[in-house]
Amino acid sequence: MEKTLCIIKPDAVANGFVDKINEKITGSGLAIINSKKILISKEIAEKFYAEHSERPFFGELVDFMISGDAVVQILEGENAVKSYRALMGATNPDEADEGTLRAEFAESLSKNAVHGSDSADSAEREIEIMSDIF
Ligand code: 3AN
Repeated sequence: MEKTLCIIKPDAVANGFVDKINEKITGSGLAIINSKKILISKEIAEKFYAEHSERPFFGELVDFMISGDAVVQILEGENAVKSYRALMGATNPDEADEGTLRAEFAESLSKNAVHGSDSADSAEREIEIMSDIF
């Protein structure tokens, strides 16, 4: 079974959407095998988003991810990476299909409710970065 890393971001945690998001995740057939609410450190956030370090929104992205509690989770299931990406919807909630997590729960492009690994390699790397917290 494939694994993927999910983060319910600080906007969705602050807005009280954790249970609703997790109902949709389990309803889609994915199992939540680890889940922890934490305040992510700056060091971990910068390492996690290293691929975006040259992008103009990097500072804003890191500051947002450490601005409040997030819920870090490992999901498992058939084609977990792809199926969870489909459930999340497009990065920009204005472009996310109806019924997706971002269409329903995201506030904006930067406060977009959820993160999900974009490939099996990213999933492995991201789960490794977060492995100490569980
Ligand atoms: P995704 O999360 O859909 O894989 P990425 O990897 O392109 O999207 O971007 C990572 C995160 O960076 C997004 N979830 C979003 O929070 C933020 N982000 C992406 N593009 C922008 C942008 N143009 N302005 C502000 N934040 C952005």
